[in-house]
Amino acid sequence: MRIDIVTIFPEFFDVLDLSLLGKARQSGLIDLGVHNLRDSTIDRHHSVDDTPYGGGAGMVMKAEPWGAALDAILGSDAPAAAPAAQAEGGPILIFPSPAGDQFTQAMARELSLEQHLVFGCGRYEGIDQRVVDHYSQRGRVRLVSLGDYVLNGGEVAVMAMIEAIGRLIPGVVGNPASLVEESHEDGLLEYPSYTKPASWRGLEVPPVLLSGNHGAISTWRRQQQIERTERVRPDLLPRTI
Ligand code: 6GU
Repeated sequence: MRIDIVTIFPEFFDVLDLSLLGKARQSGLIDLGVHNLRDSTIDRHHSVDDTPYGGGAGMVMKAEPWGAALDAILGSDAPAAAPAAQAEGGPILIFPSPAGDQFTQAMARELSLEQHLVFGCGRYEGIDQRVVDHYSQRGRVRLVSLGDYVLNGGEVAVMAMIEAIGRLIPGVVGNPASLVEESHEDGLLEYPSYTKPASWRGLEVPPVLLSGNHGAISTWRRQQQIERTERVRPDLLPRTI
């Protein structure tokens, strides 16, 4: 998968050298390009933001640098050139935004099947709306939110999305079985896990896990998943009425 990120803080993404995703990059499963938005400015001061039309607090990111940066990644075809060809199969342009669709495991799985993702990290009060409108005429664009809280910019959100998406790409996680029994994959939260020693600070590992009875262990784990989900995230359970 090819991933491009446009940001005014490229250093944020240095950590993608580490861990599983770092290995996935080394082995060529993920091909990452991080682009500094300021490199696409044309004025002397490399300004990326300006005051909002209509007034109000804060600054808005200017359309021109975004247009130049995204054209350099996506190509600068006129909107009419190939709209049908770009709608299916072309890159998906994702803008992290608290005003977007909620990012979920299902969305991560969907996006893990794509060949090319482009993330545009906004800062300040957001990006000039015409950037989203323009690229929506040329291809697939999504606004995606991590949850109902406000971050200072899209960088941390994009990091979370790339980690959630990247680990679902075949070959990135060494043992694919470990992806199966995770929270959210079957609609329930994960069961609790234990390792040695069997007794620690007066707390015992549930005896069933030491029993060697695989049927009983499966049943217990399923029960734990359901109890935990009822207690912590009842909104995830199917409605019974
Ligand atoms: Cl995706 N971006 C920003 N700036 N804030 C957020 C968010 C995204 N998701 C939740 N809060």
